[in-house]
Amino acid sequence: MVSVGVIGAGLMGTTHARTLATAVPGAELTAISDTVSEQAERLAHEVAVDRVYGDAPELIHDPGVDAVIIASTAPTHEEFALACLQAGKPVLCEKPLAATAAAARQVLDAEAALGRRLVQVGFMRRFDPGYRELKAALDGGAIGAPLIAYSTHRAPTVPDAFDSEMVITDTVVHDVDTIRWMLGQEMTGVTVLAGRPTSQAPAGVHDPQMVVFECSGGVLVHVEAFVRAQYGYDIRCEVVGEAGTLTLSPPATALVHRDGHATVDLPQRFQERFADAYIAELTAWIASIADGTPVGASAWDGHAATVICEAAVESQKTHRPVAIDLSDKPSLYAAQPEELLVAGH
Ligand code: ISE
Repeated sequence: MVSVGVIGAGLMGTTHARTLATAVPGAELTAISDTVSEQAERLAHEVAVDRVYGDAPELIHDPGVDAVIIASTAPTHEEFALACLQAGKPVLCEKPLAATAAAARQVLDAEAALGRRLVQVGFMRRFDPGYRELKAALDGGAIGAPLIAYSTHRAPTVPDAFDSEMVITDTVVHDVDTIRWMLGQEMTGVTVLAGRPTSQAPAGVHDPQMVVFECSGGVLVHVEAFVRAQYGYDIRCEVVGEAGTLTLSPPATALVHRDGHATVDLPQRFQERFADAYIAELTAWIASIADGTPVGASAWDGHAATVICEAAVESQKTHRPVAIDLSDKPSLYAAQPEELLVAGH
């Protein structure tokens, strides 16, 4: 049994704690921390955990905690991930790995200096059955060499505080990781375009945004991020190759024919759309701790996503294409399994 402590009792901490408590073999949820004590107590009560901390480092250093999930706010990730590395404990850190590229580099360098991988970053789409099938088909040569990819990321609503920068750092960051993983190519350049904003956006906020990435293998990637799309949580992906195209199928739902209409329910929240992915992510993470083989997005991937998003924010502000340099990869991350798989492209 791997005994897990969860830092942060907000939205993602609650999602992970519920999943761990009910759906992940080999895991035992033993501790929760949050700086807001009522929040920590509420979640601990719900999932029947009796070790509750106000201070995350205390949870990390609890000898009864084998592994840690960081689901607190982004600015805390660097400190807590470094503490987990210091304590030698495996850690699943929610995205982003850290709030800035410089902070993510600190975590990456600390893990590289340790010489073994303890960090997984919470990019759950890598565990979504649809994305996995799409990647397997691509890797199997189903459409030949990929040329262009489209990634659409729409959410119904966000709080007013969700600004233009967050559309990149909180939303597009997922598309960045998914595309790097799926194509096995690095991103080398980015251009962000913001056109007419929706009337739902606060004054001055760019929503939707169109982002174009160039990849090391020449693939062009078009990402649409629209976080006030109102009608539902709508995630799409298409890869165009030399010999065909691959399209992400949405999770199977029933089509209801009634009163002259054929309708299908759309998910309204990302927790619903990616529920299977979250279970698979935690299940694979726990299994990897038991057998010592890290899976999922690494600290390198987390760092890369942060660097890429910073370049995109620069492009958003300067209205110019921005080059991305990710040439300084520590040797610890030289042969990630995904890259070996797509070496043929
Ligand atoms: C949100 O910020 C997330 O992190 C979710 O995982 C993602 O699916 C959602 O679309 C984002 O806006």
